[in-house]
Amino acid sequence: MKLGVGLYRHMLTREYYAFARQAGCTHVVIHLVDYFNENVKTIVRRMGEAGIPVLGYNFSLAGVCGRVSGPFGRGGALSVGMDGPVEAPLPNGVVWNMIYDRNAPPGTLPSISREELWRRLQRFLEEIIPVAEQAGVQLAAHPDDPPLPILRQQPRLVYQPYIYQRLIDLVPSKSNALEFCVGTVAEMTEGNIYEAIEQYSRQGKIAYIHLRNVIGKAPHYRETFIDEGDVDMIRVLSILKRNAFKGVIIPDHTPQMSCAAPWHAGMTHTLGFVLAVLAMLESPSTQQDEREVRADS
Ligand SMILES: [Mn+2]
Repeated sequence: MKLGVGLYRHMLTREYYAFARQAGCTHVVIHLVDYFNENVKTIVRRMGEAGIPVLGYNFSLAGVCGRVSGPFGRGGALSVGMDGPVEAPLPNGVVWNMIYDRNAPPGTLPSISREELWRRLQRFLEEIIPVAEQAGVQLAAHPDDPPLPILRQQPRLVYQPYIYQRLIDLVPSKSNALEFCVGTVAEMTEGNIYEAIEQYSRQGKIAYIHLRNVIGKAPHYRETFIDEGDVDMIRVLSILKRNAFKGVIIPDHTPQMSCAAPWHAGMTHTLGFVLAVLAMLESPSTQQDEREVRADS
């Protein structure tokens, strides 16, 4: 397992790289948006040439929406959550909260069927996966955040843990992989976060991990600090280690800590927690303790 941090375009500076190294990261996940004039196949080919191994993506019309923010973290730390579904339809020319067509006619996007959404994903994967295979790049699908079957009157793709399997099986390939978001999967109303991590890491299908904790289930949940939510992170990381997960783990969002650098403090808190758990799992004394427990039982 490798530890990383997610950086947006404006964070691609020496200062942020130094911060990442100092916090224990060996990798970064770069979050680039607003690239509608580029071509996905070209991006994938260029990534292969540059030695960038994974392209994360969301296949979603409504994208992230309906979040509320408030003092939901321990000690009143500012965090986000959700309080019920969002019905407002998408305006024409907008997808994933981004305007892709400034000249779109007034009005709203008509709803499509769930099967139409899957047909579109299949067409996308059948076009892109062969290019990704040739470039040595993995595509990694993020589940729908928040995970609801319908949002803004449009169907959503992966809103229960078992549906990830349909996505993998749609176009079988090493390049068809998952960006496993622990917080989002934990918010899903069916299944179990630990079984889901077991199922997909055992298949070697997790390209990288978003790690965050949460209290509650969609559409009523709150994001929390890494060590205070519903998810037992030590159990999560133990399953990944047992299944020889080789990819990168990054903190997803964290609550903002009350200080001059709320993002940095939140990130270092989560990264420090993960470093400690990974050190514990690697420690010869932990492994010796486990052997002794097994021998006793
Ligand atoms: Mn995520």
